[in-house]
Amino acid sequence: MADLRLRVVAGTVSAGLTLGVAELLAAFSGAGSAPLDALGSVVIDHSPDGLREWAIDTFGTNDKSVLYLIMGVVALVVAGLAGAVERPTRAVGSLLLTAVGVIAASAAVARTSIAGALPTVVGVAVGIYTLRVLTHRIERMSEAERSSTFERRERGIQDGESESGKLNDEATPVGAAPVPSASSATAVGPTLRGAAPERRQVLQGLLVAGGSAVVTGFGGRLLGARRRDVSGERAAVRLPEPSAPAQPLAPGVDLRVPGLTPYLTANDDFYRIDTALIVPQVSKDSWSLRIHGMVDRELELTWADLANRPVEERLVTLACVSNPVGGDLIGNARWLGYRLDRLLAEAGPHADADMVLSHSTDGWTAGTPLSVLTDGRDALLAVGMNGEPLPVRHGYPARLVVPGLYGYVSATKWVTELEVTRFDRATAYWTRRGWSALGPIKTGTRIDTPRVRGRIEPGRSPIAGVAWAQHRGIRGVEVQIDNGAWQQARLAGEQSVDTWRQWVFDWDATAGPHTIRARATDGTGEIQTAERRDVVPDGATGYPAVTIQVG
Ligand SMILES: Nc1nc2c(c(=O)[nH]1)N[C@H]1C(S)=C(S)[C@@H](COP(=O)(O)O)O[C@H]1N2
Ligand SMILES: [Mo]
Repeated sequence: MADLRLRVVAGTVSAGLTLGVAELLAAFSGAGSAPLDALGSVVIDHSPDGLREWAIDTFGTNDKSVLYLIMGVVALVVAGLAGAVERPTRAVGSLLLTAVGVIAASAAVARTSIAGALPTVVGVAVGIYTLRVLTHRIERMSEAERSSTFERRERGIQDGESESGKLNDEATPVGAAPVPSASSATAVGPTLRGAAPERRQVLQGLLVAGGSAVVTGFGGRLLGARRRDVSGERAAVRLPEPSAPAQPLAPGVDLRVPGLTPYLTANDDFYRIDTALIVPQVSKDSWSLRIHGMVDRELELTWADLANRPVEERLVTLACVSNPVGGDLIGNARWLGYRLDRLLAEAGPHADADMVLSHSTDGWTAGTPLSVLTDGRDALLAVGMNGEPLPVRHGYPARLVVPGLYGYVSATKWVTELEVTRFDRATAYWTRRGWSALGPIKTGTRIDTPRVRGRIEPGRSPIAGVAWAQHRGIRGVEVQIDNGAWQQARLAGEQSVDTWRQWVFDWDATAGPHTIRARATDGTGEIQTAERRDVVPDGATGYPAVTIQVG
């Protein structure tokens, strides 16, 4: 029984060392070649839609963490099993490790190149060697203990005792005072020193292998993250000069009311929404954008290829479909980029295509109507944000920015592919998960000041906020105090129909509790709907309200 537990532990630490060594090598051979990452993508690609949907419904955006957790548990079970069945003369466990290794290595090769197999191959070799050594030691220990007359008393491990607890106890004391061995049935067990030499060899082997697995595994992950980090490269990027004059800020776009969100959102204050567990690190030197699918001429543009093309700077307000009424998942920035209508025209989309499925390096996708990308609006392949290269979190080296559409159907960060296709042939990431296929931004407004449940003094006090209806523009904003009449707010200057617009209402606040509401009218003359709806499936609606106490 005790032997079995030691064998299971031996299998686990050997497999752990396999993964650790592979992680360490993958730090040098590149992202995607670590066996767990490679296997993860196989699982994602091959799990049936129903299962995937269930996972998303149940775990939401944590679906990737759960996948890794499940893979970790399966790996532990397989590893334990491999250890349990391995014998000096019967290398069944080693075969099992090899089989899993072959799958992982093939997956890594499919995702990267033939060299992507190296981390797994070397890792499995080290793991098998470790398992063989540990199995021999356990065998020797068993034989020694079998031949001993005091077998039961000498055995350090009592039935029903936790193996891992024992290992932890034994990990402490190199040089500590020896605990008397097998002193009583309740004792935690012998130290390394107190054990018979054969058992000591086994325990030492397990400790060394386990320790090495932890060091190589975590060390490899950290080293990989550091080696792949592109923030240094990004800092050295020189952005091209806009070929058309940059949009100067229209007069009066920023009312500068205290408490009101600035017209332009600084990069560090810009909301971030994505499914990435680890922010993708994509070097501009290995980056390219492939335009393919239903096109006359497939196109692949490198960073250098972009340099010959005209580049524009445009202000666009991005918004997330998950933004609740009153929420702050919205921001306005100056984007530098290449017109998507031009890039698509170079490839020549087929007449019957109606969707562009954009893909990111991390496998995320957005489905954008082709008509929106080619109707003349400033849809960009953006490389700059507020005068800087795109921040890594916001899609460095390149992302999409499309005025008028929520981010989930348009704003692909770390974008590497534009697949021209049809809505009846392709389904994008969030649409698969129950969100609408089309995501035009709904007219909305937000009250920034006074703050919710704030307290102000009676007298003149500005009520101010932002309103948006990207690509339709904002024609008016009205404010309602308690259940009074709707009154016109004063609008800030208009930059373009693609950005939000500030507004202010000069209120003469009277003492007492008050509820303030606001509503916007878009450029077509339509007032935003009062109907309260949640963010799923295509964006929240309803008037924002702020309750405050005056005096
Ligand atoms: N690669 C990738 N791009 C993505 C997403 C993502 O999960 N992965 N999320 C989208 C969503 S839902 C939004 S709202 C915007 C947010 O962009 P930001 O993080 O730069 O504000 O990015 C879009 N682009
Ligand atoms: Mo979003």
